[in-house]
Amino acid sequence: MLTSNEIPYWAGLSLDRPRVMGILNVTPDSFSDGGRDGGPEAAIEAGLAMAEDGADIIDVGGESTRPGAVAVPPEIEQDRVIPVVRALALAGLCVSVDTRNAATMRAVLDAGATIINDVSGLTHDPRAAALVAARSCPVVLMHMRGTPATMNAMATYRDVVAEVRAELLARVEAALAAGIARKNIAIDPGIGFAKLPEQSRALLRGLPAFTGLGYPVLIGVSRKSFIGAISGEPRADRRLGGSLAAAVFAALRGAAIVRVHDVRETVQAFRVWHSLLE
Ligand code: PMM
Repeated sequence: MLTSNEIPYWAGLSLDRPRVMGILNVTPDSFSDGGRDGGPEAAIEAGLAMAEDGADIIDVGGESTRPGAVAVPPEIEQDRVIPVVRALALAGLCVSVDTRNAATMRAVLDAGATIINDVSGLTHDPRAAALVAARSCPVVLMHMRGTPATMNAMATYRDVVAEVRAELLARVEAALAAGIARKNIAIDPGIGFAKLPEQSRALLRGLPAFTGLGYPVLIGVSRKSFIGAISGEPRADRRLGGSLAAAVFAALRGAAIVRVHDVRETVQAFRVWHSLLE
C-alpha cells in the first residue's frame, strides 16, 4: 500500500512534496486569529494573499471549532463563507471548506469549493456522507471525540495512537460504505481535538501509524495549545517558531498536507528543507 506522501494525487494536487493549506477563518471568535478578518472583502483579500504566498489550498471556515466553542447555525455559517468561497474559486484557487453541516457542504460545493474538511469525520450531520458521495468531492476525515463543546472531557486513552487510528479507520469504513470513493479520502488524527498536549505529541511521533494506511494524511498543528504547553508561550499568535518546527516534523514523518495560519513562513521552511535534501 502506498504511504501518505507516495500517493500521486489528491484533490487534483500532486503530492510529490508537502502541500500547504492556508487557514482562513471567517468567524468572530477563532482561537488564534479572532476578529482579525473583518467581513468578506477582508477575508477574500487574505485568501488571495495566502495563495500569493504559496498556499496550495485555502481552507475557509465559518464555525469556530476551538475547545468549548458552541455550534453556529448553518445559515449563519453559509452567510459567512459563501461570498468568500465564490470569490476565491472564481480566482482559480483550490478552496476547501471546514464544515460539519451537509447543507453548508452542498452550498459551498455549488459556490465552487473543491474539498470538504469535516472535523467530525462526517459523523455530525447524518446527511453529510451521502452528500459527499453524490458530489464525488475530496473530503478530509478528521478524528475527534464528542463536539468542540465537550471534547476536552473525552481525552482519555490507554494507547492514543492505536485508539485514534482505530476510530479514524471506522470513519473511513463508514465513508466507503456510504459510497465515497477511496481516492477522495484524506485522513487527519485531529491534533488538539479531544487530545491533551501529551497525546498530541504522541500522535505526531506516531504519525507513521497513520501515513501507512493508504490515504493522504493532513495535519493541523499551527499555533495549537500543545505548542504552548511545550514552549510555555500562552499567546497563540506568538507560536510561529513551534508551529514551523512541528509542521516540518509532520512532513518529515509523511504528512502530505499541513494546515497552517502562517503560509509564507511555512512555504519558506519547506523550500529550504527540500533544497537541502537535494
Ligand atoms: N484544526 C482546527 C480546525 N479545523 N481541520 C482539520 N482537518 N485539522 C485540524 O487540525 C483542524 C481543522 C482548529 O484550528 P483553527 O481554529 O485555527 O482553525
